[in-house]
Amino acid sequence: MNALKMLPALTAIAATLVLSGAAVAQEKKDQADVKYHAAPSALASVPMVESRNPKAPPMTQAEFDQARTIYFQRCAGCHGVLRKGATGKPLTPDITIGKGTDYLKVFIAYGSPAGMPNWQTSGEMSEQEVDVMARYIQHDAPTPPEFSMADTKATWKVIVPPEKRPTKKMNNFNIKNIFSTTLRDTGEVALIDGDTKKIINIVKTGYAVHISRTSASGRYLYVIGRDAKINMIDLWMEKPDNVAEVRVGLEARSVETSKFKGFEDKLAIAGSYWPPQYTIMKGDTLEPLKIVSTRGNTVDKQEYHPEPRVASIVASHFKPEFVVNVKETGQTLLVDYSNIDALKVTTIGTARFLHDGGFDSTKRYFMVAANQSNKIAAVDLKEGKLTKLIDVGKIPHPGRGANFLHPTFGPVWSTGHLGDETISLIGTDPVKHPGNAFKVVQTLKGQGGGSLFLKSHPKSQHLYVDTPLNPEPGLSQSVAVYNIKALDKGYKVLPIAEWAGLKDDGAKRVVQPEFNVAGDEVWFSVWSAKNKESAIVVVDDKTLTLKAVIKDPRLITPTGKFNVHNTQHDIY
Ligand code: DHE
Repeated sequence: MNALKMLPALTAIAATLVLSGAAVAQEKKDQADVKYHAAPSALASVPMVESRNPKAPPMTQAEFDQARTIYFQRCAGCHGVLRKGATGKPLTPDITIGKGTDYLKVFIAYGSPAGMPNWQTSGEMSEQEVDVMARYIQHDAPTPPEFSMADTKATWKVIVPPEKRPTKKMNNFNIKNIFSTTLRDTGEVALIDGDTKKIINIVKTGYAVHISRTSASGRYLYVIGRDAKINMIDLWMEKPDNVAEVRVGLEARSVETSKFKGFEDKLAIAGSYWPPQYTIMKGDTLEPLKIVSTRGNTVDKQEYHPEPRVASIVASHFKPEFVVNVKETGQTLLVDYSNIDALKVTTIGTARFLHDGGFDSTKRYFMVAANQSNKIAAVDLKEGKLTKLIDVGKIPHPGRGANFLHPTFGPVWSTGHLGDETISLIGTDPVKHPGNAFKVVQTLKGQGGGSLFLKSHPKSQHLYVDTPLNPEPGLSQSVAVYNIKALDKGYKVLPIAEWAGLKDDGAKRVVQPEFNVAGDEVWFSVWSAKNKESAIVVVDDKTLTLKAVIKDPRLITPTGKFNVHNTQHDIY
């Protein structure tokens, strides 16, 4: 049947997708989340094993290649590399062939109230692109290759061996106050001196670099790119720079180093999205030592998942353990690194779609967001068990979260949300405040949904909450700040992007508050497009006034900032 004959049926499908005003607003918020997950994957250019399904509509090789690129740029983040479903629905031929090309085209073009973006009507895909995508998803999913120890070793480079490195600090920088700043679209980090606000060095790293972590001693920085390349930077060098690098897969987001007493700077670990695995390395050279797959069964239905990605990783301060959060299976692994030849792993079932998280103020509990489950899991790292699953708002996204002393409820850890405007405050002191422990003790109303990160500091009176993915420019370009002694009074808005005084128009998203070592300044990135001016805005925490604007033509797409001391000691 041709599309014209099917028109009435297709119009009916499209009509069910037409939304009321309130639903449109909600859909805008949901799509902010989907587009956040739909960032280009490093797998787009990787050669893969391809096969064609004879029952699916024909495609030329050029069309197939075009669709594959689009899939890894837009769709894999939600539907998974193998299309077996992640936060989005499964799109395997057993499901898609039955639906047919015309039906699939309508879905891709118009989106759905369940969160699928309206790729064609929003102008992000052309009719021709929608057509190739509808045919592509009826063929078998191309499979990217695995990444073995031999592959990992082939990428491993020690640029300056440990014996050739300085034996003492060779520079006059206040290392504790350096900010490792992600330059997302250039594959670099800017090391910025927090005292002088000057760039010390721009260091080449992996593609679309994601996070930086500090070693237990504070000497080394480990930076991971989305292409799973880790760079190790020695902060003792006259001009801090790379001393080692390795790739641990084809796509990754997390890196961490051993912090337990006696293991300082000894090991590093990185988690990969593809292949789904984690790799343990020597801390001073990044020599790969052990690779462990995370493929396994989901916590709820106990179904096998072929590509459960490794999300956040932290190092326990209570035991020689890494805390590895596996997204799609909802398992938190406590990986005992005291003897990696006989690796002991405690598997704690938490909740599906684990993403980011941070410690409570005592560092005993790891609070991790199960984002599409709308829950925070509190994992007790002393006892090695799940303490509580806590229901919070829609799509929690804490970054590392923010700890502070609540005037009524005692110590709390907090998270903002991508899907609604609330901030959930969770009690974390089971000893002195047992009635409040691991419960949402207060819900604050923030500026709006689309929040990614919030931050406080033990010396600060304030809680800062960003909203970079809110569709309203007024909200994505400013932050809300609460006085933690008067939370009921609401928030003050700081017009961070306006303070940056950028010469170009554009998104200017204000993202990720980060404190300096003294806890008296808070830094924000004003994240513009690659070809537009960006900046870092520094706010005086006491007065909530502008203290400095850092601008430099080399500061292209700054996003995450990691203060060496605060990251080393997990202070947030
Ligand atoms: Fe992140 C942390 C994954 C998009 C900036 N991000 C994390 C972590 C994970 C993750 C698993 C936790 C690491 C850890 O603690 O070990 N991020 C992902 C994605 O899968 C996602 C949704 C889509 C993608 O394709 O990458 C994604 N992230 C983004 C962005 O678009 C952001 C805003 C800008 C950028 O630089 O890419 C972004 N993510 C960050 C930052 C952190 C982070 C700044 C660390 C925050 C912190 O304070 O610790």
